[in-house]
Amino acid sequence: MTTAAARAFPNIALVKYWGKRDEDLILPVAGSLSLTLDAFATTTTVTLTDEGQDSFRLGGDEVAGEAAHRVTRFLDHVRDLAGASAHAVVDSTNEAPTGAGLASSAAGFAALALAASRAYGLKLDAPSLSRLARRGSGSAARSIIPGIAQWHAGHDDASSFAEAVDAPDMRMVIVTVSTAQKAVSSREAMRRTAATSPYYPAWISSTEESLAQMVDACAASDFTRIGEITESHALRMHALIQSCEPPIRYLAPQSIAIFDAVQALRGEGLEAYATADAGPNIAVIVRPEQAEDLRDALAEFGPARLVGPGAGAALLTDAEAARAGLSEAPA
Ligand code: 2P0
Repeated sequence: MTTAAARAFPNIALVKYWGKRDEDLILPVAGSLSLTLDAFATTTTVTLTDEGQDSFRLGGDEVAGEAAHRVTRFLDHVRDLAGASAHAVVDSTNEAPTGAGLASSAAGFAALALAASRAYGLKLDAPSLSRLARRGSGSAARSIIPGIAQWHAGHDDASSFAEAVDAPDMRMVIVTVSTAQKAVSSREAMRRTAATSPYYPAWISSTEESLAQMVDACAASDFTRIGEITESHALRMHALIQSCEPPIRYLAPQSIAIFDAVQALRGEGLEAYATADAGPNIAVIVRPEQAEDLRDALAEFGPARLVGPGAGAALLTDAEAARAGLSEAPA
């Protein structure tokens, strides 16, 4: 097969990944756990070509520079695995609204890992796909997996991958506070954290503890405990990031206002817990039966979108790829 299309969704971590022990292999300093979403998909087609170089289109526009280099380095890795040398045309679309801060490298590299591995003739099982996606972007390891995914930190390439974890059903409300591009990328901010934060060793050891507690809470179907760990771990990550030199602060005043509002809602019987990634937008977990009330309660802070647990990375038929608007859908 010389062409393949795949779709994957972003994920939001409840126990965060922040820091690498190996930059080349993208091995994290600690494990993490996330919810793969059912919205904001990335759809990607990979077609092998006789051209002398790879090319990468996003939303129909040719991409150059560092983003294109990252795709080429990733394809080099797939070619190594497959023992192949042909270049590829990569055509990708995001369902996340442009500039909404929701288009994610996790969905992008998860979809690319599946489409590229198939186009180059590899049939990888889920752990192997997760390992491959991790080489593009750490959090992509988790977007291979549906629903709740635990990424095992591991100690080498073989042992660092994500797998599914049983957990109670939940929903998430995502409140968009700002659509501006972040000033410091996650990758760069992780480097700065490792190099300069006095709290980094405590972060590493406490994240493994939080993860163990979170896995227990998921097994016990204890939503309250899952929520408590989610919110405190998010605030710890932001405290860590703020402790860099020079400091980095991703949360905006409006983000803090939402953390406060969520706490107040809990006092009124609407049980929800907030988290935030490397940006000002806030994701709030809630039980399914209170999800719409939560969305309505948070709408005053910005566009509030209700999402649920989504599928793992999946291959698409030709017709599905064409519907996603890919200009190079397989014929
Ligand atoms: C996470 N984030 O667990 C954390 C929380 C952002 C904040 O994973 O360098 O884009 O490509 O491995 O995966 C963002 O980091 O970083 C991230 P790389 P990635 O979701």
